Amino acid sequence: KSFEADLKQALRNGELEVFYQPQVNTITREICGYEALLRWFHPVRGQVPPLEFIPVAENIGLIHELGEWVLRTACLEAARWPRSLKVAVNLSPVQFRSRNLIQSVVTILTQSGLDPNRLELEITESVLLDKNEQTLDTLTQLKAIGIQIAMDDFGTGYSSLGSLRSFPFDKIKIDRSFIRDVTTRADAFAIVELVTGVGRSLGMTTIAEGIETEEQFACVKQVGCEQVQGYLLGMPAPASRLEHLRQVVN
Ligand code: G
Ligand code: G
Ligand code: MN
Ligand code: NA
Repeated sequence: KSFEADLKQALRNGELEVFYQPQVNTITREICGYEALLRWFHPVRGQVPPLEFIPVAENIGLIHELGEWVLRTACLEAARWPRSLKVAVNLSPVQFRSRNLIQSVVTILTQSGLDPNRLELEITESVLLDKNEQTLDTLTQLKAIGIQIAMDDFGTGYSSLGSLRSFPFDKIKIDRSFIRDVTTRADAFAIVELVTGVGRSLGMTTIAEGIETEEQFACVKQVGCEQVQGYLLGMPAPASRLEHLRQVVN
């Protein structure tokens, strides 16, 4: 069977799962929330990376169904977590542009009972390339519901620093390509330091992605980055296996 045909069956075959990776306060090392990450375990293909199947899902229009399922699952699971913990969900640009986005988000929030201010939606810089008025309108509507907005993979796309003041972001996620080099390259360090400073000045939370070593952790902490995410702090795992929540969830 073709890749597309398998992907179309994945949801109803129970092959999809939502994993969660902790986001940690740099100073206290306490967990602030989790990013939801979609996983596909195919019986023959094995684990298929999102980077391989998300673009296909976008091309064949399946991303709406998958994205709604991830959002619903994440909201339902997070509703059982301790109050203050947030859940961050990635939104494909295709989902972001959908006419039904707002209605679908509102419905899922209502059905799950999750407090909207515990939900964070991650969008990538590519959505900012579209017609700005519509983008701003969608972001404004999401903000009005009480949802937080994070700019994912910041620094890798085409958006300028100016986009940070044109759009109502609550959080900047500094791309892991900068973190990879932050301890060894002055240019990467300078960018992390700059983005952290701009974020602070604009009242946005900054989070460094892809933290794998204590040295990287110390480096981003030193420049004042508020949160960290990466293998050092925790691997993505199913909700049932999240250390911090074990007593609460089970
Ligand atoms: O989990 P992993 O590092 O393999 O994810 C690779 C990419 O897939 C990341 O860019 C991540 O944002 C994206 N991704 C993971 N889960 C989802 C999801 O539920 N929806 C969308 N649109 N992208 C996702
Ligand atoms: O683009 P986005 O930030 O949504 O993607 C998150 C992706 O990064 C996930 O696929 C996750 O598995 C991956 N990831 C999370 N922590 C680390 C890390 O410490 N190192 C690397 N290389 N990847 C990570
Ligand atoms: Mn993300
Ligand atoms: Na990212």
